[in-house]
Amino acid sequence: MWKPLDTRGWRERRRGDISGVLGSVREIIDTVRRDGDAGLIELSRRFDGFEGGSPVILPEEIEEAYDEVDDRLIEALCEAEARITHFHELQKSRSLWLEEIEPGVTLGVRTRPLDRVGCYVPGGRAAYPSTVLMTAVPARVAGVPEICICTPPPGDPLTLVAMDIAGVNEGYRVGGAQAIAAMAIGTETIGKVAKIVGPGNVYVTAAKMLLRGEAEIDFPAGPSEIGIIADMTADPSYIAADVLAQAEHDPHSASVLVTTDAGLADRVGREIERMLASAPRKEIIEKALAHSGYVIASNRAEAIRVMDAIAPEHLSLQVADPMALLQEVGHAGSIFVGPYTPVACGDYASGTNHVLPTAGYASVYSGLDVHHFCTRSQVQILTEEGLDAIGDVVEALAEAEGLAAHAESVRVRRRG
Ligand code: HSO
Ligand code: ZN
Repeated sequence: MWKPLDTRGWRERRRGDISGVLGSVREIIDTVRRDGDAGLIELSRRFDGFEGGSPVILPEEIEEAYDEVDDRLIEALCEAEARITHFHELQKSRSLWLEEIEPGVTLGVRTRPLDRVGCYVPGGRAAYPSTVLMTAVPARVAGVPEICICTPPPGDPLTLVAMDIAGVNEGYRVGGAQAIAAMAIGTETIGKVAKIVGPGNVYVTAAKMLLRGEAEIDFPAGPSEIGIIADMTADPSYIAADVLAQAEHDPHSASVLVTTDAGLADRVGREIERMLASAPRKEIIEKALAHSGYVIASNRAEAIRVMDAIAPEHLSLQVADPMALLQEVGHAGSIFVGPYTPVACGDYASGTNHVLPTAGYASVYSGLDVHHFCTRSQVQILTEEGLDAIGDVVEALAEAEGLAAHAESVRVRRRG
């Protein structure tokens, strides 16, 4: 079951599923565009068997949800929320910075939160209250005044409690491509958002891609992945546990070990067999393991190259000198350094974000953070002296491009 893996064409394989669903996702989008709420209600009935009508989650339902949830879980959510808030606060930049670069030339950046964002929180095979925190908290920290959350019906109580803890009071029971369409286009009850964030299945991801332009999106975040670089010093049971943890998410999840030590790969295989025997989500894990496996690299440089071509969502470094490797490795959504840093801690509570680009998109996108919820405007302030310092260059280049009016807009001021 645990076997050598050919990683050639990895990214293409990971992205392959989307094209197969584009047709049906287009139909869903058209329905929401044409029929608004009525379309949403019908789609929720068809795809989720939801007969509850309006998708709006009412405040009293959130109160009831608190009664259904164990106090220990509420505390755990609160502690996770505090850690996530703390780390995301550290990312905030000043709302305005200005610096006089040379006499009379002051440049800077003004940062503003987006006006309204939509967070997609998956349900279905697994309910993810943690994803409420991971999407809504950075938006709140950025200062976004309107945050709404869509999650598939029926919506589990812990997800509703997490909404409240994250400080979001606008939630809708609607999932899949129809939820993305509703947020991107707007319906009678769900106001159009400027940007949609959050992970999802292929339908959700396809809808995000198709609706880009009507609403901005974060990045494609599909089935989970872990890449592990390990050497002979690594503990095979830690690696096996991390492999299984990622694989249990979804049959399409994937775990890849890249190592210079063939013996380690075998030991990990034996640990996986042992742990799998008692794994509650054995069936999902087995399906995910079918496209997972290991690569034996002939040296460290090759290991780094192989992993960079994968650009995994999560990258775990379990080697003798992980800090050195941290400097050398290529693109990855989030990096977990050393033996005591399981990915699960970043999934829930270390404070880092678990909404990360998958399928090799880590090579071009960064994991969700405060910056995704802001625009940055560059600012310039010139005095007469500053205009004089820059003017000749501008006039020369403007003339060269045949843009006389550009040159004149400088000249007219310099003439005084
Ligand atoms: N590993 C998932 C996030 C998650 N794990 C949610 C547990 N709950 C994708 O980064
Ligand atoms: Zn996870």
